[in-house]
Amino acid sequence: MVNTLLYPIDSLSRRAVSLNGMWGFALDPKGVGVKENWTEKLPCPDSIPVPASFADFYTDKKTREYCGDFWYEKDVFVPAEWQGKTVCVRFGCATHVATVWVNGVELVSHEGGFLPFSADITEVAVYGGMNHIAVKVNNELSETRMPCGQTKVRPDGSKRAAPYFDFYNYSGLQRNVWLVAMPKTRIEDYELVHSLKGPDAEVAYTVKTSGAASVAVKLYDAEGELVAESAGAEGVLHVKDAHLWQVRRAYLYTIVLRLTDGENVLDEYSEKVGIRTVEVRGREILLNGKPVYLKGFGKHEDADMIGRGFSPAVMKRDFELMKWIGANSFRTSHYPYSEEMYQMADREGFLVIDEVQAVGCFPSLMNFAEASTGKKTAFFAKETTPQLLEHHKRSVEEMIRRDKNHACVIAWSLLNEPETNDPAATPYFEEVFAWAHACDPQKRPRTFALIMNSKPDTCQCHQVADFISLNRYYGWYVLGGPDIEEAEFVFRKEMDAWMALEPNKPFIFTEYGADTHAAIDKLPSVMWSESYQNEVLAMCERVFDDYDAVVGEQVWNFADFQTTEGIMRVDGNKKGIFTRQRQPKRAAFHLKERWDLIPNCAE
Ligand code: BDP
Repeated sequence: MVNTLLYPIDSLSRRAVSLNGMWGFALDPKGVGVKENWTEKLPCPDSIPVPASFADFYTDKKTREYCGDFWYEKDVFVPAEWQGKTVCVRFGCATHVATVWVNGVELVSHEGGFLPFSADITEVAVYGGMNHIAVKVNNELSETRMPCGQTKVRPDGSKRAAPYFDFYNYSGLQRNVWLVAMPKTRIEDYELVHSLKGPDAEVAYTVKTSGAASVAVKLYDAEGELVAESAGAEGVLHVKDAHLWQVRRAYLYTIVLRLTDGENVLDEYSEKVGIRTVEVRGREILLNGKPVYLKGFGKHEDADMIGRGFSPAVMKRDFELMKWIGANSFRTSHYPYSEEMYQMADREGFLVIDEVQAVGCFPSLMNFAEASTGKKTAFFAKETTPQLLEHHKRSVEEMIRRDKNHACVIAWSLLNEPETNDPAATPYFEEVFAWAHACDPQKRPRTFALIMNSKPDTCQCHQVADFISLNRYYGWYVLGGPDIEEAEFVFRKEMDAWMALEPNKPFIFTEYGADTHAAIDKLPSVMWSESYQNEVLAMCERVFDDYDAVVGEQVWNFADFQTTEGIMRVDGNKKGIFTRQRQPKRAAFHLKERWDLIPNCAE
């Protein structure tokens, strides 16, 4: 299996051909596909776009809500001149589990619906001819894989996804698919660790190769001037008067890695990289040694029609809105996002808290509502916990391997709203947090988002986090509407307890907010109205501003998004500052006014 998670590029030695477009598609409710040779040809395939979630294209409920196996297929031409190279089909993701066959041969399976993997077709490809790709995907939920949930079977045998999380279980080939050719002796991976020496920077690098060859590394500035170079698989690039990657003032160099054998260039890989350091010190998060204040959002990959499918257009609009509103950061709630999002964040100077898909670690179909009830389920003390832990660690490793060189990634979020009030959670957390540290060459800060009932007197896991991330819904799930004053009082009490319990760590709010139906308003306000959303934000901001340890606010959510149906959700979660169509609610103007005045970084 090809292990490289490097983003596909064209270079002297590499080719990347997009396989996006229309693919054959078929549901397989009885799970007969493999037995009936769908690997060779799908019976009566529909035609569907990739990348996209399949759900929202269809007009019938059965297809939209489909849970089980489903298949994609495509015929692709592999050029004759690629003979002798390693040739792969590279999937940006397949949600949640997939197996790939090419020309009828089973090549690879992958679990975890938000990270890339490749099928190595070198040995089975027809060079100078057409090749048949078949992918079986499965979108069932369980407690041994993340995100967690259940799969319910109805009396008629059909299945239904029952997520323990508050977003629609969109699935399919939701990201870019590439046909990739690489040399057999190649660059498999590389990693960078930055340090600042006065005005200069040192970039320590390690290059992993698949065969023996000489390694040369060059660093070019934004004008294309060579500024540093080194040779060998490990070394240091000395950058004089380095242009640092700063919040919302990004500077990107280009790193060029070359493998040579005497005069011959065997492989070349290049990428844009930013030079910056990040660390937690006392109550501060420091970027390049200076304290930063995070302003921004918990987001989702979610839009009309395409569901969780990657769209460069939606991405562009989202970044323009985030720039307009004065944001400087986001969390990839609740799964690693498309690679292109991190490339854009690198370019635009946004700080990213990169979250793995460890969500739903609290068996509840409405955890957002039950979180304040004190419910206990001992989620990490189940017979299946070892399996879940293994999957969790594998996903953390893949996420870090994929994203480690992005300047924008300043922290890892290793779980969202897990149950933390049972003693069995502690060793589980310790293992995941230690694992993330071991995987990350830059040893970035690690955190997890604490659910409402992970309180100073109940949470058994906060000590593992390098900074504390709180999801708090005072004024919404707790003491909403006419009780908002009391909400503020209780909120402050909780904060006082945290300050005493964790006197030496920064705090960030990774969620706060209120469901708001765009264009509903009332004087005086009521819950769900645009005025009330502003009142909740203002109340929370008063609290944030009174605690120096609070170094960030990421409101929930950037935009309204789709969820499972139910009595708690009006066609989705409406806590967006923007509508799902990316137009502002009144709260957007409120936040812009506030955030424009908060500096991104201490001078
Ligand atoms: C938290 C979750 C998030 C939900 C949000 C909410 O982390 O996924 O969408 O609250 O209830 O429970 O709106």
